[in-house]
Amino acid sequence: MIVSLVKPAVRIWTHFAYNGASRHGWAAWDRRRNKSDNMVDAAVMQKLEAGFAKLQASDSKSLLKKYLTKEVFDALKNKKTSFGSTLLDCIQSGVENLDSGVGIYAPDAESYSVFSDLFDPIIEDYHKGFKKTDKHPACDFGDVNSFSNVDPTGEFVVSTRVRCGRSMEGYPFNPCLTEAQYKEMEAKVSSTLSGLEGELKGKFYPLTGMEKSVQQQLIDDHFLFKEGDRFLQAANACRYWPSGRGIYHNDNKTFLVWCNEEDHLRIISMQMGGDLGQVYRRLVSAVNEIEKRVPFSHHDRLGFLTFCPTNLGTTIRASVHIKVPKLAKDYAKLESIADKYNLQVRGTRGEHSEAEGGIYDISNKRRMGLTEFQAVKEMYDGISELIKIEKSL
Ligand code: ADP
Ligand code: CIR
Repeated sequence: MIVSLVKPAVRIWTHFAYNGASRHGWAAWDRRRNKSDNMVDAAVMQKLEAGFAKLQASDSKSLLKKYLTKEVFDALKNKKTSFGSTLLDCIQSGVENLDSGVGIYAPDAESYSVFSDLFDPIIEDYHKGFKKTDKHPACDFGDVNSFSNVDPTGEFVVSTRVRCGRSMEGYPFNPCLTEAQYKEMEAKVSSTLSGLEGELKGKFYPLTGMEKSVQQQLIDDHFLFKEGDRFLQAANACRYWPSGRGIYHNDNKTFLVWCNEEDHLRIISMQMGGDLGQVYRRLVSAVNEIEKRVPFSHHDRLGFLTFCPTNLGTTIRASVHIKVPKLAKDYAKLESIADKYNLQVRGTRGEHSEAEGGIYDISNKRRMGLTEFQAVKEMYDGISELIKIEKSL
């Protein structure tokens, strides 16, 4: 009772005196109050120690296992961000899912600095050499007319997609968001996007109330994020689902925006065939339009901020759905050739899925330490080489 009487008074005060609290709501208020505790509490410490022991005893191939040494663990296990996030919040997905490739998420932006002893080497490894002393270059989409069709004869590429992620300034990442914030963000995204015109004109479809069959069809057609991702769930990123989650798209579904799945926003341009030029021009014009209307979180050294360290920097994932049957006969060889060109191979339904009908999702792997243009070019050049190799077999 005392608490409920005290909170409104504090709320009024914080609203005027501390705009951070008014933006982040009650859960954040509680977390901030805990900031004064220097140590993580006993229950969290117990879970941390158990999680670390589990990871050590496992044969997990994750970057988390590789870089969470005893020394790093001991240096970070008592730290907290001003949202109250601990090392446990960062690593729990990788501890629960030992088959993670990476295994770590940042519960809030500050985690990238508070837990930098762990994030930095993981970032350097994933983004192929982005060192802790490096600074991500300024946003540069380059000449949007440079890319042509990556597969002019249409023999190999089924479809092309370029996406980027954005976090809305003033809001933390999934694990720290309140339900009220999810709803507020959804309303902002939906009303902002309703101002888009021309090819970008479309409609926002909230997940709340969406028919299951409609949702499944959107997933099957590769337009919508899947539900129940165990990596995100273990990271505490699916609370209050489906509140605040939704998708915006134009009529022919070539321009789409995901709201509050892994990131606050995922901005997507896609279409059948290999015309990367058209896909990229559409993405860049959409991002420019949205950026005029919504302020996004950007970090001087890390570029655009995202929940997963694999998406920092440009946040660009340019991909093709491609059939390369001869190369795919030897999957290990396909992966090693892809790796040579800094490409990542995924299954047909994206991350952690299998290839269906011989269709692979192949994209640029690194997103940091290069410009948006260079990230897309990395995919274009690599796919051109893969097609050459497939033709030669
Ligand atoms: P993200 O791309 O945002 O990292 P996922 O890997 O989960 O997320 O992929 C999301 C969806 O996008 C999946 O259904 C995946 O098949 C689809 N997708 C990715 N690349 C393409 C592409 N080039 N053409 C069609 N669908 C694609
Ligand atoms: C994993 O570690 O496997 C998941 N948390 C997903 C990581 C993101 N994957 C990627 O390569 N971009």
